[in-house]
Amino acid sequence: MTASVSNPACVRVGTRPKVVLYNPQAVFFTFPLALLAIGSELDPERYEVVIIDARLETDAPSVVLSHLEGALCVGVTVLTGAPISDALQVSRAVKRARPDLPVVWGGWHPSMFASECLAEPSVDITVRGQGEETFVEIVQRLAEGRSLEGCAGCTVRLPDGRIHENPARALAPVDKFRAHDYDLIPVERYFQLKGKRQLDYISSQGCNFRCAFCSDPFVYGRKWVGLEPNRMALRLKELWDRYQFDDVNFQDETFFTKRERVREMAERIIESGMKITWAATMRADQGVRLPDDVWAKCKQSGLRRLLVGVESGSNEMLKRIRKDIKIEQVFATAEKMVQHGIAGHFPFIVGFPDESGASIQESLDVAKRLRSMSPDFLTPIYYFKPYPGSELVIEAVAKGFRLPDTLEEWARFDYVAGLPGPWVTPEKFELIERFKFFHELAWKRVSPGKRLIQRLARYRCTRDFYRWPVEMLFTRWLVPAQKLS
Ligand code: B12
Ligand code: SF4
Repeated sequence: MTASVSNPACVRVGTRPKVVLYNPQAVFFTFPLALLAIGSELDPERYEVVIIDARLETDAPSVVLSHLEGALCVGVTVLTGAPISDALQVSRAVKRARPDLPVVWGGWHPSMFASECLAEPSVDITVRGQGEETFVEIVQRLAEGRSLEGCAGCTVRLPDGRIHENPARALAPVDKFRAHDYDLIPVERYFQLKGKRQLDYISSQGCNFRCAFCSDPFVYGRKWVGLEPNRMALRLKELWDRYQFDDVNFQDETFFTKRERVREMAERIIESGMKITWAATMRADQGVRLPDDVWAKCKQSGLRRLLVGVESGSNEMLKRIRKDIKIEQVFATAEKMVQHGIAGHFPFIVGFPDESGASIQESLDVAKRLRSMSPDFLTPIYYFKPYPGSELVIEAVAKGFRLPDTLEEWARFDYVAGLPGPWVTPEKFELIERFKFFHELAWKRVSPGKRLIQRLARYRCTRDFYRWPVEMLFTRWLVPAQKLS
């Protein structure tokens, strides 16, 4: 058996073959960490890695096409939803220009739909889960003109058109990998576009938990691997010396999985003399268990904001979605944050399949209580969308919910357009939208000119009175709501 992808002609003596990596359009300017991870793992002596980020280019497909000469393959990172349409556009353009050049898709969507993505003729290989080792092996085999038979972690289309899924690859400890080479991307451009000198950094992969609405348990099999803290702090210091950032945004799913790791990292940051702040994710149960001295060290080392997923204000719903936390733990963690002067994002999800009005109301009430604890606490409310690969979706599909079939449909399956799933009635949707508007206004820091309208918003929230929302309609008319995240 041979996979249809082999490209030895590109390997030229004396020149390094190129590996072209593409990050599709998105709204925020988070660094393309997935591409940094797989690109940094390729031996720079052997390959020239080119990262193209559609968010930085006016005509990204042309930039990709201009790099195809001498390329071994094109790798694309693909999230579910809108990024798929850009990924398709670029992959098709590559195939038109160089039908022989393998196109590799990796990231969250291909990890869940490895074979389905290969129904698209412009995609030759998909990678499941952690990508570093799999991608190195793919590139090496392509460079040597070898087949991808037995290359763990990837799925390929065979010459006869059949799709062949190689076995899964075990999750490797991230310490084994080379440090991410931030020189592969124009760091200063990201700072400019973000409007702040904020470095994105990933210090772990996966998650041990089992939330029924999340695809992580499916993609990483409830495993977690994290960088050794001393190495991480040293690396951050090197990056700080080079890029002089003010803030680090840790993009980990659950940064506080190992509290001793966090303690050591905080101590090393303090000793290093870096003048930075940082933000990360924390589960409410982890916050409760975190010893006071670690809270204090985190604050001292610059911790400025935590993202603590609440998901629901109802303990019954939290049990159903297997979040494995209690509302009381959310408040206990929030108290600690107030005590240590740490800001918070506490996201909620409403409209789970068959969620009752009373359960949604419990979420709105908990959001109100949290916001009133600190003007630095935000409580964004999202509508449940059936994320592929999660338990709740399996349940919903069993009850007749239909997931998209094609990549084009998945591209339109936009999680962030602000619309609810079929489980939220139009009346509930209207109530929640109004609540979100007034609640946001009621507790945030406002200029003296907006104090009156803020008082009105507080009045509405304390009485749950959201009828005739003229203030909301006027504001929305002035500033239309953002469509994508
Ligand atoms: C940064 C981020 C974003 C950024 C993306 C920036 C960008 N680069 O374009 C922004 C803010 C735009 C974003 C948006 C959203 N995101 Co987001 N995001 C993240 C986050 C926090 C970090 C991603 C990251 O850089 N990870 C670090 C890298 C190293 O890990 P990785 O991406 O998994 O990559 C590894 C493998 O997947 C693989 N790999 C990845 N790409 C490729 C490519 C190739 C060629 C190969 C071989 C391998 C490979 O190798 C990498 C190294 O091992 C993740 C959570 C997480 N920690 O991963 C969520 C996450 C990816 N997002 C998620 C969600 C739900 C969303 C939103 C719906 C959020 C929302 N409600 O607004 C939207 C949806 C996107 C859309 N439709 O527009 C989900 C998964 C969604 C999905 N099924 O695709 C995640 C997993 C969070 C979660 N647990 O729910 N997100
Ligand atoms: S929601 Fe967070 S804690 Fe739960 S499984 Fe997903 S990543 Fe882990």
